[in-house]
Amino acid sequence: MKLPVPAGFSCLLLFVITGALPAAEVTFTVRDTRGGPIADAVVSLHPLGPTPAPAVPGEAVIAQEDKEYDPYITPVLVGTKVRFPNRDTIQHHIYSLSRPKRFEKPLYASGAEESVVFDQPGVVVLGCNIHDWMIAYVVVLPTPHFAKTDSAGRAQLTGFAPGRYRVEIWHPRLAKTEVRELELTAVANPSLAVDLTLRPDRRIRRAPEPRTGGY
Ligand SMILES: [Cu+2]
Repeated sequence: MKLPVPAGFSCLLLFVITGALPAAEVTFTVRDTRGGPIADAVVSLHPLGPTPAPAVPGEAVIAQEDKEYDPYITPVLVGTKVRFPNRDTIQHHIYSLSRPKRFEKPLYASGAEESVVFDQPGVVVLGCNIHDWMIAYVVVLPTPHFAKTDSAGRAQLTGFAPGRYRVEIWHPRLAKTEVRELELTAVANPSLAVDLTLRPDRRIRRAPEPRTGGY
């Protein structure tokens, strides 16, 4: 004999099952055409299904240390405030001419800290007016689901709902953002490899340190 199912029961059951589902997880390995790892690639997932509740942006830090930006690549969610502490004993002069965020922080001293809120998606290139070789990228994303590849070319994305996503892979030496599609179920935990062709590294070489002992 079947018991009558009270109205609303199946909805409740569905809710319980959904709540118990683990979040999806996926590991990307980004490689060059010879199979070598590509570090500093930004992998992001953009939902193709229902729009999830907006995530709350946090803060990030890009330091100036030893006359370099650290880190070189910083992916952030739109609306993130990035702090720029100057940890050198000299002044820096950071600027961006990139459309998603143009700004300039003229000469500011050792120990000082500036901050900028990145409120538009896109890639922002940071330079320094004093040190031509200083360069950093802020990759401003409309999704909280992103990761940067490590020295082994690996980026692990966790904590997102199962479903269909557009995968974007960005790297400063790619001619354009690589786009793939991904459909993940709750039980999937796949490892995916992506092979990319990089352009030559055209970064400006760092100026030699001044000699201290004369000739
Ligand atoms: Cu500088």
